[in-house]
Amino acid sequence: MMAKTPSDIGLVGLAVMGQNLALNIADHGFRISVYNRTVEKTDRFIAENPQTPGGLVGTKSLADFVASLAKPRKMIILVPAGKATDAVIDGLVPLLDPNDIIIDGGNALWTDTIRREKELRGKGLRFIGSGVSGGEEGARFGPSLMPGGEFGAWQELKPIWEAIAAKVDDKTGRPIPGAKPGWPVSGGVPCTAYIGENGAGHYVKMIHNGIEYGDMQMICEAYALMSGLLGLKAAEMGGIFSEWNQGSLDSFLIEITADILKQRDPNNKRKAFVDVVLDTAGQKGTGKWTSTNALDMGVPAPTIAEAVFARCISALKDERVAAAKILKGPGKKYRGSKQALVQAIHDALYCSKICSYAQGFQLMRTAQQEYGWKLNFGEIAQIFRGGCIIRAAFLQKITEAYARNPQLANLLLDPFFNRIVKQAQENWRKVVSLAAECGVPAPTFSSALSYYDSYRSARLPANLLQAQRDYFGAHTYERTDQPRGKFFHLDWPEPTRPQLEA
Ligand code: NBP
Repeated sequence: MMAKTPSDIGLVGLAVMGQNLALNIADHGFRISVYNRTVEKTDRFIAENPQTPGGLVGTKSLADFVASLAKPRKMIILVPAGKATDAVIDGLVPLLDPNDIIIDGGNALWTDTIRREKELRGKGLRFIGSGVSGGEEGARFGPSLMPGGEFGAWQELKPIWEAIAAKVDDKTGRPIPGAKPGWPVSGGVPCTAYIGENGAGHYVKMIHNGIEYGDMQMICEAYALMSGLLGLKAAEMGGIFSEWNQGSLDSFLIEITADILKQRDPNNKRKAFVDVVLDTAGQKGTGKWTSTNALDMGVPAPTIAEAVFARCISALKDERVAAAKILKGPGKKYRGSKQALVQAIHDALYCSKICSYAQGFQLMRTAQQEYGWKLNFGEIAQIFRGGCIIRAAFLQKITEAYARNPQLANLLLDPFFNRIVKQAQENWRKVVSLAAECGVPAPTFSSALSYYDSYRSARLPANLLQAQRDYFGAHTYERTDQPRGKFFHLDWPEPTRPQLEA
């Protein structure tokens, strides 16, 4: 039966994210129509949630769904990125009127969002690509939302997006707790804001995910170093992460790491849960997209890329088990103070994290030139402060850094972050050296340190590299004693060894 009162908004795709976001929207007093390809899922969802402040309206066909919405219609799509999203859009378009708004909340590739926005604009429709972060819990009780697209469409979506987003205290940057975790909340700054045109929102969401890959891998390296160099047990490390969560590393990922390390195996209470989990990690692709985009644009983001590669090498489980019997490392053991090393690992993690975020923000800086967006980096850091997986007290410092200087070229150049790295780098170097000496892999810690040392080098060995390119390929070179942009070529001697010509 058709609903008499038109719904404020609609949602297609009632899997984990769709159901939770729909309930969040309805809990905030908005009437929402829902549609799912498999109709039984819609029926079940409506039956399980009979009472919501705004009201849930189940629909059995796309035509009924569209007809149930107030005009101009607002429709959220939450299905897998790619073909499924295109299929839903193709199904909706013939049923819509000019100015209706489609909102893709999936993890779309930003170039797809640029394409879709252009195609739909050509048909008189409006399109928003909105990053949605925070997983199931975030969607239900307050996600971080990163919308990009037509500005007028955003203004119509804004009251709903601001109502359902996570909220943080503007001064401290900390999430404001509600009656249930994150909801309902009064006051505070919503973790959403207009990001920019067409694919800007999905681009920023992708960078968020790339940073998340980095954060997770760095925490894993801190764990591996405490275990490998100090022989600490999971529960003790859990206590250390809890302590770290009270200080500058205060974040969702540190908090859950502490919980995970303290968790016992339900099948054998004498064992730590983490010790029975297989050491191979999967990936869904957004870290890879971030790294590929860094390579495409020529932006150095080695720490994020190392985090992706760390998952790739973890997946080679059988090969690693076989190689472990053949390839030998150093026999060296750490014999110094435990307390000092734990502090050093903390500092290495903090410094590496600063470099990883510096890389993510440099990527966004270059992308805005590439795609003609005007990104507000302080606001983006603010959106990341609550609701999403990388939420952390640290992000407040990034917001403050961009408030001090909106044109900041690199986070490392901000006085606050500069001071942190200056104070902590001795410990960071000590940890990276110890990892190498004792044979504990620490790819993101060491790549972040190389990034820092490269970025602060007025002269890198690329002079030799340019000379090599000029030698074998006549690629030319610039001279230090001539203006930039003037290119030279040296008449190199003929290669004497045949393989040089290969
Ligand atoms: P899934 O990505 O697993 O999608 C399942 C939903 O898509 C179901 O409702 C399914 O309908 C529908 N669907 C599919 Br599959 N193909 C379809 C098609 N061709 N036409 C119409 N509907 C189709 O759900 P999810 O995990 O809730 O994620 C939704 C989106 O949110 C994804 O883009 C995801 O990347 C993104 N995201 C997920 C998370 C998370 O933590 N899970 C976090 C942030 C963003 P059916 O019931 O008929 O099969």
